[in-house]
This record gives sequence, structure tokens and C-alpha cells, in this order.
Amino acid sequence: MSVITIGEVIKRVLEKEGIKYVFGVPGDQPYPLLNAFYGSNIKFITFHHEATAAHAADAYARVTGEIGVVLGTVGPGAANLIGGVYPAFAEGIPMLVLTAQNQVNRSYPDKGSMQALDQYSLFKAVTKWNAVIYSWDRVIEIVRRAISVAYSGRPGPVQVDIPSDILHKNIDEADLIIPERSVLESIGRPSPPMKSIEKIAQILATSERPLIHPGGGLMRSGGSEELQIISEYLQIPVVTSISGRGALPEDSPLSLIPNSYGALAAQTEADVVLVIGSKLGDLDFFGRPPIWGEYDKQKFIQVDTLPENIGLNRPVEIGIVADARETLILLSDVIRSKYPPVSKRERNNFYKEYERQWLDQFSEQSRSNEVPMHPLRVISEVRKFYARDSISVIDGGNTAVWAHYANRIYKPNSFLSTTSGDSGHLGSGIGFSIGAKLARPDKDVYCITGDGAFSMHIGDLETAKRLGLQVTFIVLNDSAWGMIKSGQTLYYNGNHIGVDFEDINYAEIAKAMGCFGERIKRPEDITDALKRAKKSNLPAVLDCEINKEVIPPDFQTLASIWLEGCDSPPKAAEKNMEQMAKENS
Ligand SMILES: Cc1ncc(C[n+]2csc(CCOP(=O)(O)OP(=O)(O)O)c2C)c(N)n1
Ligand SMILES: [Mg+2]
Repeated sequence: MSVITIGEVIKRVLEKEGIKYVFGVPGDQPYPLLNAFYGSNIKFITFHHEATAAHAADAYARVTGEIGVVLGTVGPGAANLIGGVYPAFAEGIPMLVLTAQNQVNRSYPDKGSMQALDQYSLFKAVTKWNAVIYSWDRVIEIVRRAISVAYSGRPGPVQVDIPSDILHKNIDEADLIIPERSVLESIGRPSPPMKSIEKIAQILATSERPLIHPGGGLMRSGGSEELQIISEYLQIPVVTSISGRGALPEDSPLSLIPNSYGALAAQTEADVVLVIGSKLGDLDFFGRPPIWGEYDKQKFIQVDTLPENIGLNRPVEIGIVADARETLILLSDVIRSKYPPVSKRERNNFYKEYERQWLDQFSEQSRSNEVPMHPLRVISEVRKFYARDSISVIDGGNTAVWAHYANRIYKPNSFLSTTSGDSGHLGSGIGFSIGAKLARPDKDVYCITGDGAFSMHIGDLETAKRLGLQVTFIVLNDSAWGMIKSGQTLYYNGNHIGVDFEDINYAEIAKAMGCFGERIKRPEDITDALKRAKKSNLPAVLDCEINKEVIPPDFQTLASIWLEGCDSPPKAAEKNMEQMAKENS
């Protein structure tokens, strides 16, 4: 009889699912699982913080489309994971979260064990599905089911809570049958009804001013090529949500940068909008006029894998619960077989021109020679340096807004950001960069980050170093929680509270961890520093001293979205906007 542990069984299930990495932080309770990774094909990568490990699993999944796996120990380990699981939940990223739990006879309910925590309840709010394994003979079934659920419908994180006595249980290997990986192919996502496809095709092909609005759901389903085919065939402009950026190259003639003047004009003027894989959240102004068209003049068609997203924020003419890519494949077939191509839509030139005017606002600052440096100058130099298909990781507050102006995205899944997406969660930059580089070692990965966000998980620079990953972190250092400080400047007469740090030289911290580091003060030094960083073959930190006073032009708009309906700051915001309008006139 050959004895193996349940930890070994879980590892074998993961192997059959094609898992290559498990990210996490160890503990006593998960010993058998850790031991199973010893010498195995699955690499266990240890982090300094569970949230960073989960961010890495998240980015790995975003870039590869394959589920990310993360492990935390009982109590504190599980609690620390939440920060990394929540953004994945918010953005529909498949992730398997394995948590160790105290022995079955001590937990649910707890008898006073150290590190006791009701992890089942804790993860309910940030997972699609979760389960505790009370009986060792259900382990294969439950881990399998968890993975299937993570991929199915709208993807998302799932959690499996495994008591330590189950993990340590010894069984006879001869009793073990692990079925081949089969569920994933069969689960799939819902297909659209052909009747609806015919109708949508007809509406798009015969409307005067159609618009397509793809979101993160399109990114997850991988339908960018089909999107491009339809948009080119019918000359339909595309404005993505922030999570959908990269669905079309942002310099393509039919793509309009979200929130640019061109995008806003197209949104208000369209007679029909195909929303595909987006719930029209607050960064899409909930689909409301005047940012979108009037209710009686603009039809909405919505495709989403989640029924509850359909018509969530704006009534729809047609709503179908279906996979984005599959819908676009069928739509493009019907459109191309039944309707002639559109050669030109005059109005598209106007939108593009209007987009250019929006971009022009930033061109002077993007070339600015000022010292301390303007954030836009730094970001522009960085974007110029890297190839179009590089992976951009964006983290930070004002930093993320500046990056929106100057860091163009050209490829699907090459824009990784929680701060510009649904959770707005700071601190994912280092974990995301590690996960992305492991997923695509052949691509350059760079991270533009605020100093506050960067400092949250800086211990994991060592992880990048240990793994030998060349990623470059460009830290926009204003020694502050800049975005919050901006609000206090504008709305609270500059009474700054809880927003300032002392000066930290992040390049020196990087060097202490064996990474490459340089502090940059002058804009003319940026490009050479980027070259040296890349050549070093090490994780690199370029600590950029930036102008601490500048506030992104859209700050007020964002604040008015986030604080809409609240009494005092929006009133102050309105006053400030009036003031600004007067100054500008
Ligand atoms: C985890 C988390 N905590 C707090 C916030 C609130 N918050 C939003 S922006 C911001 C400041 C970010 O500072 P930094 O990363 O230095 O970027 P900067 O705004 O200075 O460019 C904070 C604290 C958040 N979004 N996420
Ligand atoms: Mg800052």
C-alpha cells in the first residue's frame, strides 16, 4: 500500500487542471499541501503578503485566461488574502483560493482555537462560490467543482476551506481516481438565441449612428477580433469601458478613448448602443444622459453573462444573457452575410478630431521640462519607451488618472489596473507585475504607480527579485496620498489631514533588496534610466520626483461621481467648478 496525503491529492487535481503556479504565504496547517509541491511541476511561489500573492494570481489569470491559484493559512493568512481576492471578484477574474482551516472538530463552531476564523463567511462577500471540506472523500469533487464555477458564466474567485486534519489525512494511493480535466470544456458560457442575433444585426446594420461599448466581460471572453471585424465592416465607433481598454488599439480609426471629448460626443449622439460585457457602472456614468443620449432617442442593446446586469442602470431594448465572444462571432456572420459593408461614416472623423483636441490638452505638459517633473512628462516618456504590446500595470490615485491621459493601450489584456477598474483597490501593482511577467516572460511589463500604492506591498519586490523577473516600476513620488490630498486642497481649503508622508527614496529600498534602483529628478534622464533598468535584467524601481501640486483636470468630475448625493464636498466641488469655469473664460 502506498500512502499519500490529501494535500498530495489536491496537488494532483491541480496538475490535471494544468495549473503551473500556486501563489501564497505558508503556515503550519497547510504543510501537506506545501510538501506536495516539493519537487512537483507546480511551482509554489512564496510572497511577503497574501494580498500580493492573490494579486499575482489575478494578473496571471487576466493575461493567460487560465485560473490563478492562491493559498493562505488559517486565520491571519485567510484574512490577509481578502485585499487581493476582492478586486478579482469585482472584475470577474477566475481564481481558486485555498485556505487552511483548523481541524474539523474545532471549527464551525470554534472551540477557542488560536487563529480561529469563520473563513466561510468571510469569503462569502468576495467569491462566487465557496465550500468547507468536512470529509476527505469529497476533496476531488469539491476542488473540481470550485474550478468549474470559477470559469463558468461570469468568471470569478471561489474559495475552498480545508481543515488541517483533512489535509493531513493519509489514504491509499490505489483508492485514488482523479478524472481527466473535462469539466472546463463542457461548462462553457451561455449562447445567444439566434432570433436575437438576427434582430441585433438588423438594428446595427440599419441604424444611422450605432456605437459599441465593450467592457471587461468582452476582455474575459476574448472577443476582440470579432469586435474589430464588426466595427470595421459597419464602420461603427467603439468606446470601451475602462475595464475593456485594449479591446481595440486606442489609436485605431474606430476606437475612441473612454471619456475623451470624441467618446462623449459619440455616446450622446448614438441612436443605438450595443453594450457588451459591461454593467454601465459609475465610471460609465450609469449610462445616464447627458453623458449618454436621451432615453427616448437612444436605444440600448445589452449582452452580459449575468442576467442581473441587464438593464441594471439603463432600460434596454434587447437584453441577452450570453457570452460576449460567441455573440460577436454569430453577429459578424449574420451581418456579413445579410448586409453590405459601410464604407464611411462622416461623423466618425468628427469624433476622432474631437478626441485629438482632448489629447492636445495634454501635449504641452507631456513635453514639459519642469523640475520637479510633471507626471504627464514621466508617463509619456515611459509609454514611448515600451513596445505597443508591452503590458502596462497601473496603480495609484492621481497617478492612474494621469496615466489614462498619456498611457495608450493597444492590445487586449495588456492593461492591468485595479485602481482604474471596478474595485479601485490600491496596492496591486507589484503583485500584478509579478503575475503578468510570469504569464508572459516574452513581453515587457512596466508598472506606473503612485508612491502610496507602491509602498503598500513593497516587501514583494524581493519576490520579483527571487524569481528573476525584469519588470520596471515607475514610481510617481509626491510623498503623499495625492488624490485624497487633492480633494482636501479643493474642498477643504487645503487643510491636509492624513495625506502626507516623509520623503522615501524607493530606489534605495529596491537596491537594498538586490533590485535596480535610480532616483530621477529631471525629465531628460528618464529614457536612459529606463534603458539601464531594462538592461539590468533585474526588477527595477525608478523613483521619480514629481510636482506635488498638480491635480488632474478630471479630478472634480471623478469626485462628483464618487460623492454624488453627499451634502458638502459636491457642493464645494460645484463651487470650485464654477470658479474654474470663470477662470477659464
Ligand atoms: C486599498 C485602498 N485604500 C485606500 C484607498 C483610497 N485612496 C484612493 S486614491 C488614494 C491615494 C493614492 O496615493 P498614491 O498611490 O500615492 O497615488 P497618487 O494619488 O499620489 O498619485 C487613496 C488613499 C483605495 N482606493 N484603496
Ligand atoms: Mg502619491
